[in-house]
Amino acid sequence: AAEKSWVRLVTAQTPTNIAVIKYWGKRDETLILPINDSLSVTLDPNHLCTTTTVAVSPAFHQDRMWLNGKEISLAGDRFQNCLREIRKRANDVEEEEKGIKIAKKDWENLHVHIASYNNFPTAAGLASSAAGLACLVFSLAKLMNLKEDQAQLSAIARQGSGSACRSLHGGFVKWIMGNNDDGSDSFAVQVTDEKHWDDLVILIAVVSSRQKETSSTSGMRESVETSLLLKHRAQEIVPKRMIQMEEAIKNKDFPSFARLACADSNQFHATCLDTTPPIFYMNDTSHKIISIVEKWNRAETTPQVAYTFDAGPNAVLIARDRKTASLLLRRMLFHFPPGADVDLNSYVLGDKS
Ligand code: 2P0
Repeated sequence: AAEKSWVRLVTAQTPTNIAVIKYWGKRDETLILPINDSLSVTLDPNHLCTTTTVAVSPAFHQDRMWLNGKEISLAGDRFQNCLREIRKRANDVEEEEKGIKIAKKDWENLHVHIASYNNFPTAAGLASSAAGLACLVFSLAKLMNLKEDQAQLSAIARQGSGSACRSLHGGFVKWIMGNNDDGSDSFAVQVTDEKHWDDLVILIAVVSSRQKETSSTSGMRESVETSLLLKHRAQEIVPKRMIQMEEAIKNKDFPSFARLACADSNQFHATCLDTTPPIFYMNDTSHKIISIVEKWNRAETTPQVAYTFDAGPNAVLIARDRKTASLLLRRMLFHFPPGADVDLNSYVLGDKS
């Protein structure tokens, strides 16, 4: 029938984010509520990003999703929670030129098709769920004409993957853990925008593209259950560090930023070691990179480069400016010449060129 012939499409692009104060540990596994605040930097949208197109049509008979061209299941609770939360908030949509008219109440009977692409290898061990879930929520919110602001959308993305809530904003972003049991006050807000500190250059050294052995979700569950160090970190260390880190970012104080970021990465990996059984995310190459940066920073009057490692061996190196970044790249190539199994990629924050 003629009224079945339309398709409404929305496409969105979302970059990934790298935490400099780490999220590790949940107090609620279903709502994805963390045990501490975290703070990240969202990468330039030209790099490490997910592009998602969502479509709705009366001709669709079920919700379906494709990731990098391959159909994946939407049956998981996390997808379903996000879809339900977005549908609940859907509004009237009218596209006159296409003859599309969707009333608020129609959304519960309409199905969506979702096609998502990562512009980086999903298997590269780099955070893909953050960009992916953030993009999914953002594009569906546009499709269904949600009126919620970015912070409210971030609370929905959070239920898809914790770190995803921080990718709804650019620049430096903090995820406020919140106190409520229903998650209503656990969302992400921008600390400074993408132009604020655009001297910084991020270099990612892909040490291994192997899939990690312990997923973040199960790793952090085991840490919450067994690590006393994690408890101490969440209650005593991170609250103070968050204040200092925000200060450092607002003042573009690179020495403090670097000191805090490196210490937080090392403490996160220490809590992994303190977990029973212990979790090893870094390897010998990761440790070698830390030594190189530490030695360099100590040889200068002030730190030049910060490092941070997530739930894998890959290094994220943050140089204070472009000149330092090219020196860093040269040093990295000296220690890890081409063919040495370390893949170097640089990403510029808020690049205007
Ligand atoms: C972070 N990571 O703050 C930390 C640092 C890894 C190390 O967020 O279970 O994929 O989906 O909420 O967000 C990775 O954990 O875990 C992560 P779920 P997620 O970026």
